[in-house]
Amino acid sequence: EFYKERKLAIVAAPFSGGQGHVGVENGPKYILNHGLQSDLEEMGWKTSVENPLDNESMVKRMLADTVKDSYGRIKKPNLVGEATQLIYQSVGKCLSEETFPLTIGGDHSIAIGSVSAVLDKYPDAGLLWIDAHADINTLESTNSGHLHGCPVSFLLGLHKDSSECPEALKWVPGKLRPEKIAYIGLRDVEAGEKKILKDLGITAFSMYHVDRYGINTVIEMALKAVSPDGKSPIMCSYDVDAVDPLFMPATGTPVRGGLTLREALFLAERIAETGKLVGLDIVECNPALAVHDLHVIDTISAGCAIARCALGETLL
Ligand code: HAR
Ligand code: MN
Ligand code: MN
Ligand code: MN
Repeated sequence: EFYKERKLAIVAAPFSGGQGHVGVENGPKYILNHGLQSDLEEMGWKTSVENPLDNESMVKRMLADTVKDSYGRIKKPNLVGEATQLIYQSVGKCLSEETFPLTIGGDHSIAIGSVSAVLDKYPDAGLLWIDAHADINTLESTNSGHLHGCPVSFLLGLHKDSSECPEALKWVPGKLRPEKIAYIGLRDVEAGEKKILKDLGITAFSMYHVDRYGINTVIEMALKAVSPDGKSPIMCSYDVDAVDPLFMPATGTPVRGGLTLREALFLAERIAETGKLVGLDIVECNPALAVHDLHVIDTISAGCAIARCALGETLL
């Protein structure tokens, strides 16, 4: 419905500056080496690859000392601000060319860029945030100072009321309305985040709800919440740590008790079936955190399968 010419860009976002583990910047390389681009071509997508962060200084600065780029407790605000703005511009360019943006992380801070661009083009879009974590810490509430724990608060514009907002992050439009987001998969949410979710009345389905109602009903309820008439475009930001570490071991902050592999793929299949998906992120695959090769293969192949399912692959 939205991409009649079936054009798709894989926006590679090899970025690790939103968290503390080296290696997540290699996610896009592993996913591309696994053959995602040719798989999507076989499914009928005309694909290209964008590399908005392809400059040496980014790589050097990701590995550099955090102390030189910090703002109070916030780690690497300048790097995150600059990288997410480049991703924002790249995804915005895809959208202006009627090309589906599939942004591959990197850590989840990159969604500040990808989701902001989608909301510029589709202000009415609903956002499905698939994650073990709520990623809604504010500059005030974050305990870790890692910005991958904060992207949703930036998308909601909560940084705008903050006297603490670093200059490099002031570009974020922050136009997402709280009623346009729904979470699925939550199971590691900080007390400060629970308060924000409650105060803003945000729709959130934790693993409790998946157990209580089943994944199918949870998806229906989440879609209904962000798109009551079923007509809104849908953006999906999929953190692979939503999936149980049994199936998705190589990720920075694994939490046991997550989605099964089939629940994770079914969720993507159902999103595809809506015909409303306008953008997708796949984030937090970190091959360096595998303890053996099988972990790498499990994680990367599951990440690729989520992308293919969300983009229309079916079992039959
Ligand atoms: N809530 C914690 C923090 O803010 C942990 C956050 C995240 N890890 C992620 N994001 N992978 O989903 O630091
Ligand atoms: Mn996340
Ligand atoms: Mn997470
Ligand atoms: Mn963290």
